[in-house]
Parts: sequence; structure tokens; C-alpha cells
Amino acid sequence: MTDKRKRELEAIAKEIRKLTIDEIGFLGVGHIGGAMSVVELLTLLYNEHMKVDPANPRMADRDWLVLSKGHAGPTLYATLALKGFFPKDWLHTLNVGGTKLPSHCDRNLTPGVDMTTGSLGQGFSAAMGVALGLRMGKVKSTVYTVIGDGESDEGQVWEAAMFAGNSALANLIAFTDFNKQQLDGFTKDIQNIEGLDDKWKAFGWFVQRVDGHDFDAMDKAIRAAKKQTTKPSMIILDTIKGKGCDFAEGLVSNHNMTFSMDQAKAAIAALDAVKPKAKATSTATPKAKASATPKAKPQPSAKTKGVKKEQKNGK
Ligand SMILES: Cc1ncc(C[n+]2csc(CCOP(=O)(O)OP(=O)(O)O)c2C)c(N)n1
Ligand SMILES: [Mg+2]
Repeated sequence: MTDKRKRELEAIAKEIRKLTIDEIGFLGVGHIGGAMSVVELLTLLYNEHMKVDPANPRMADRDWLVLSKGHAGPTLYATLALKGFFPKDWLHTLNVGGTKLPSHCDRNLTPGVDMTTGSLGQGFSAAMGVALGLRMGKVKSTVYTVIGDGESDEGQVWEAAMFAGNSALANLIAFTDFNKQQLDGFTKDIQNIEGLDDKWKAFGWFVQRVDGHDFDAMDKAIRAAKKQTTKPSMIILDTIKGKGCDFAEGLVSNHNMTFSMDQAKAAIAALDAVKPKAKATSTATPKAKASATPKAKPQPSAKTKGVKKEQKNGK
């Protein structure tokens, strides 16, 4: 990938990140942490790899995205709006009554959303079915799917993993958004899934692990995955939950947060203050970040009290 292209993708990612913060901030509550960690991935897929047509979202030979971690829907909506699937002003209807943009993805409501997701594990299984169906129909499309590291606790994920390996679903490219955090804590403390690479290999998958905020590394991994002819691919992405949203990144309680439009505006201004790099480089060091302790523990402030309440109240 050329430096010029990297800079273009960085600019798109910044826009998607800003739109997503604004979208959730306008509603006042949402899954900001897991939305931020997949910004670069969705940017790259929709602007570099996926065959899609905003004017014809159900095009028969399109590539598919199954966002199995459906709570990151707001990032997908910002990505689709920027591509022209629907007007940007829909973003301010996130999760209000009668909306076409529910907090979790719904293929019957949103142009460009390929699968209804949100019950963790189910989208991943559905992606296997789509990949099998396309192969049976001799459609040469790629199915991309994204699971979370916490989602990897679901037994259903491993049933699907076994099925895809045995079925040699080479038209399937999956990603694990390994942001080291799940709903109410660190993944390693809740269900340690390290050795993830070997687990997927044992199920018959072609496995790679890269920095999920580095366009070049992800691009190379996707190209290598596309060359596979007998194995489904798992690309494990080392990412940071809350990445780039100043009030959320580093908080263990950033899963589903309440925040004000003022906080959203300040976070967006902080992103605007970051000048584009002369030469695009990686933004995270996977090994270091993999074991890094978040910058700040949640403080017993009004903000984090709200977060705790949200976590108790729902997903
Ligand atoms: C079957 C099921 N159980 C529980 C939930 C509630 N839930 C929503 S997101 C989440 C945590 C997911 O963690 P992870 O996969 O790491 O995603 P991240 O928040 O890091 O994006 C949970 C438990 C759910 N949506 N579906
Ligand atoms: Mg996670």
C-alpha cells in the first residue's frame, strides 16, 4: 500500500471515528469502546477490499460483512453513510423509535447491513451459512465477519469454527477484534483466550495476527487470506478498546457508556487537533498493547457511575 493511500484511509477512518462519536453522543449512550476498536478495519474493508454498490445494497455478487459483534453497529452505520448507502443525517436517529439504525445491526432495516446480529455467536454462525450458500451457488464473493474477544467465549463460535474448517470455506475471512476487554472487565480475567492463534489453527483455519489499527498490516493479511483455496481465514487483530475517543480509551468501563454531546464535541476536537502524519505508520504496537494496562481505572465519578448503571441495566 502506498503512503498516499494510507493517508487517504487514515482520513476516512478519522471521519468515521468522528461520526461514530457524534452519533452515539447525540443519543447519549452507547457501545463506544467496541465501536472505536473496529474503525480501521471497517474503513479498510469498505474502501479497499469489498465489492459493494451503495445504489444496489443487495447486489447478488457483492461481498458480505457480518458484524457478529453487532453492538458495534454505529461504526458500520458511519462507514455506510460515508459510502453513500444512506444520508448522513440518519446517524442522529440511532436507536430512537422507528429508526432504521438500531443500536445492534438489523438487515431488514438498514441499507447495506448484510446480517442481523447482536446475540453474540449467532452472526458468526450465520456467516458460515452465507459462505456455504454462495459457494454452492458458485458466486465468487467473499464473506467477511467480525467477532469480539469476549464473544469468543460463546460455544456457538467454536461449533461454527469446526464447521468452517471441515467445510474448507475458503471464501470466508473472519477477524477477531482482540481489544482485550469485554463487557465488565479484561478478557484475560474473565475467560483467558490467549493461545488463540493455535486454537483456530487446530480447527483447520489459516491464521494470522496483526495490529488492527495498522492499514498496511491488515491489508497484507487480507490479501494473503484471499489467496487461500482450502481454508477459512482468521485474522486476529490486536486493537485497543475505545481507540481514539479521548474520554473512553483506557477506561475498563468503556463498554457501554453514557456521555454528553459536550464530551463528544471535545473528543472530536481532540481528533481534529491531531495532524496527519507525513508518513503513515502503525498506531499501536501489538505485543506491548496486548498486555498493556489501560491508562486509567474508572473513577467513582458521575460518568463512571452512569457506566456501571448501564452495564447492570443491559448489554
Ligand atoms: C448471547 C449474548 N450474551 C450476552 C450479550 C451481552 N453482551 C453484549 S456485548 C458483550 C461483551 C462482548 O465483548 P467483546 O466480544 O470483547 O466485544 P467488545 O465489547 O470488546 O467489542 C456482552 C456480554 C449478548 N449481546 N449476546
Ligand atoms: Mg472485546
